[in-house]
Amino acid sequence: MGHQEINFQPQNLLYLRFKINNMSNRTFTMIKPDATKKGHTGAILEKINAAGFRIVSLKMLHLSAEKAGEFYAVHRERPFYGELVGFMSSGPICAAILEKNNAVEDFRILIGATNPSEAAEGTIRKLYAASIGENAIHGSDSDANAAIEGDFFFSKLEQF
Ligand code: RTP
Ligand code: MG
Repeated sequence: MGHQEINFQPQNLLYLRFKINNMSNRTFTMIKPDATKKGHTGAILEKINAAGFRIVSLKMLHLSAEKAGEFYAVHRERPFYGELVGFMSSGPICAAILEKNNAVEDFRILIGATNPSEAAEGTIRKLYAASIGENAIHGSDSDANAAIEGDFFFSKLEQF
């Protein structure tokens, strides 16, 4: 097998920049209804900023059960799906696209484990989540899902 040479043609460098800017540097989050209702939105956004994430897009909205079900469709067959949809449509959420190097992985570290009793000290779920069901915040689990989830809430004109 011969080695592959890196081709530094301008069009390839532009593609690389497009990929870096548009894929692995971004994640999607939602501050969940438990946290918005308790008034933690500002403190959580502050923590996200302090951890080095740039807020690309931001909005508050109240999901219908139908829209919440669509967002979490991957969990359709799980026993907690009904509860999850009910909870996510029980009050306003704050949706955001965030930018930082290694965004998806670093953001999952910042929010902590799904179950707040297992979340590390100082993580958002450790500080603000009450239970595995009502766990304060969502973070995308892959670059591909970050893009799908960001597009679910924000038009291209709203992604800066
Ligand atoms: P998220 O998608 O919200 O960021 O959470 P996650 O990746 O840490 O966890 P995931 O497995 O994707 O589960 C999605 C959400 O479903 C709720 N859940 N409830 N009652 C339960 O056993 C249970 N398990 C999961 C949580 O709200 C979880 O964040
Ligand atoms: Mg998940």
